[in-house]
Amino acid sequence: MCGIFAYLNYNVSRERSYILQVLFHGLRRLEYRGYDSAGIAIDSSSSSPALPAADPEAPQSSASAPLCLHPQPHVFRQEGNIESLVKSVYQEVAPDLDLQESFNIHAGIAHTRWATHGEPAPRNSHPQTSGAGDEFLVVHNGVITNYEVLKETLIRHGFTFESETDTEVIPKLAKYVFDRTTEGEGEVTVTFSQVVLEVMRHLEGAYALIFKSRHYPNELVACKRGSPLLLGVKELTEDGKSVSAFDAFPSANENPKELFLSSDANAIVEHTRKVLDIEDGEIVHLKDGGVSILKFDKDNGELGGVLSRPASVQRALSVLDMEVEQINKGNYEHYMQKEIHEQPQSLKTTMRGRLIRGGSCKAKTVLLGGLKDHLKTIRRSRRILFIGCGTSYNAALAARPILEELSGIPVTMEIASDLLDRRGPIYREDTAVFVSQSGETADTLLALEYALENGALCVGITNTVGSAIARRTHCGVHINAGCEIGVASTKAYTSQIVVMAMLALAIGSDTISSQERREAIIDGLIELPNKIREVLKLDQKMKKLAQELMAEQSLLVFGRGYNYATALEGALKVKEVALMHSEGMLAGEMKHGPLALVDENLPIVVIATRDACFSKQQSVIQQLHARRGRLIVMCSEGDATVVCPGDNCRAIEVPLVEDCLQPVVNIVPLQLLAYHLTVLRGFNVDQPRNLAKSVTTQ
Ligand code: UD2
Ligand code: GLU
Ligand code: MG
Repeated sequence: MCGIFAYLNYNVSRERSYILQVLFHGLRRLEYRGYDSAGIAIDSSSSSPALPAADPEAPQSSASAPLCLHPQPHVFRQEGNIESLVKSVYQEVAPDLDLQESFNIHAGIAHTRWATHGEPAPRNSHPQTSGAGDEFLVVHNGVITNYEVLKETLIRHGFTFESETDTEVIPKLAKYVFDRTTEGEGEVTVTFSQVVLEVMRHLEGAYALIFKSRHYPNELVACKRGSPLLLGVKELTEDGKSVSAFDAFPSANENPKELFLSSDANAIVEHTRKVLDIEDGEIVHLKDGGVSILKFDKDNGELGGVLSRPASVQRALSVLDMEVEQINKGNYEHYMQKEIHEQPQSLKTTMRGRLIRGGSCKAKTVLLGGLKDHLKTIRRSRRILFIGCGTSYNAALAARPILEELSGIPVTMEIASDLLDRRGPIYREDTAVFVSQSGETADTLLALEYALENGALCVGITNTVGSAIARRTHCGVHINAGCEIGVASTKAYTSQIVVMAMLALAIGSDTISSQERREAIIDGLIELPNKIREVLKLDQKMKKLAQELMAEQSLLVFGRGYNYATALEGALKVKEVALMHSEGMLAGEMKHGPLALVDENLPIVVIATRDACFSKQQSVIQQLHARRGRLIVMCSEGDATVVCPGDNCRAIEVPLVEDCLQPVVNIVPLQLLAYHLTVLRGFNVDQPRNLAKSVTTQ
């Protein structure tokens, strides 16, 4: 995954420095999506003379007609994060760039990369180019799966490749298509969107693309299949102020406006709330102040033939439901820290409108709007499968016991990639629940396609409205946790558990015998945000613990029952952000191997809050203590002296909640521990090494 961004100002004068700022800032907003290299393309001086297209290095076999070209744009590409790109542009290049030069119309594109093909290096960074002269430039999010054949073909036509990316075939293909259609014409007879349409016809895989070309100055074309992309529209008055009341889709007129393209609403919301979610197969053409959309239908298109005339599509803009504050760090140092502390609020939002307290004689119930018409089918299923990866898998694991209890249906757990590797059996009588924060996770998405083929009822649990999983599932629940920017998921995890607990309540709601239990859980849910507020007060205590542990090599976390998931997720947090080896283990397995690791040095967290497994966990603590284990015990308030057997033990007391909701409380101190460990060890909290926010490639 990566971030792509574009900014087009139309009939409003913008200095080059302003344009650069908007592009860089857009990239900063998208940096969480990938951050190993970055690049931008902007126009060079508008007074530079127009040059003939023919350049000595251009492939001879596709020789261009001597068309007049807009001056060659400036392309900056840099390895490292956005700031290293910004620095290099301002320090090395800016002296030769007139930053005050104004453009009444200008189209700039930008990219922050998360490499899939080719190491992070300037030559592999985007924008990728059609070759010397930069006739076509492309920024790409995703993977082109058939790039090797395309590359071979293009090489046969005289193109030479400079990068190891899959992306490079795209601008070269665009040039090839353009040259072929304009050959001998002496003028441009094909529109920019037609060129892109023809390119799209040959691409396989997942992508969101933005094209910029010297042949089509001040125009941009974007298209997508599988990866997210939005258009933002800001209409301006003559004096450059923003017009708030407009609903119409921008048509080609002289009204001043600014147009944005972005992988995420994040980078758009500070400019405008009027957006269009670009759909798979759509080609969006920004030209002359207007936006036109073509629909590409691969099945109906003729391969390699004449450029077809696809249907143009009419779409309405929608209004972004996102606050600018959501994407700022506020008083916090890091997004992860902010998101941990936001959990009382995010859980409230997740539950909003979904817990029905009932009148004096009416029972308390749960209402999940997206599932109410499917509950009967789910109740009739022979098995419920939870399918996810990483943190989302852990969240499902935390909810599994309560779902089994309240539904009476066997619940099995599947890691998406493993299900696919095994081609494990899935039947029509199954309900398959797909859990993913982004709704884009590649493995989970493939497992979803597999379950759909096998006829299972497919339910989604995601944080992203309009995401691939939300769209492809038969029904589902949005967790409404708000946008999460820290790569290590925190607030989405707790919201996922709460949604799956509500799912269990909804499925079990026709069983009279469990009504009391369900009402107790609903009461527990209502109280949960306050309990999280309390547990967050452990912040300084966890910082102290982090100071003690920061130089350790390894950390074990033992849990069982409801909190087996807490052990896995706590260890995952420490591993992924603090870059410290950490393992979550099922306490019941301790004697079957892990006990051999125990000595007086290795720190071990044992989760022993009050529930049906409490006495078993007490016995685990005794056995670890007998081997002089260095213990950190998480226990319920007031239990410190009960659980700690002696000196080499420290207790973390947390508020007691309904047993099945305890994992939501218990993960918080471990999130704080991972956060502080990371800061103390000097690593980047929000952008851990080698990881990106959502894993959209296998
Ligand atoms: C919906 C509205 C919410 C508010 C509320 C009022 C949306 C996105 N939500 O929330 O804004 O108006 O009604 O009652 O408009 N879905 C899937 N797969 C998934 C997730 C969701 O198919 O992975 C479907 C789900 O079955 C439903 C729709 O998407 O048809 C919206 O789901 P939701 O959880 O946002 O629904 P709800 O009723 O809480
Ligand atoms: N596959 C492309 C590359 O490796 C794009 C990766 C991305 O989405 O950042 O350059
Ligand atoms: Mg994740």
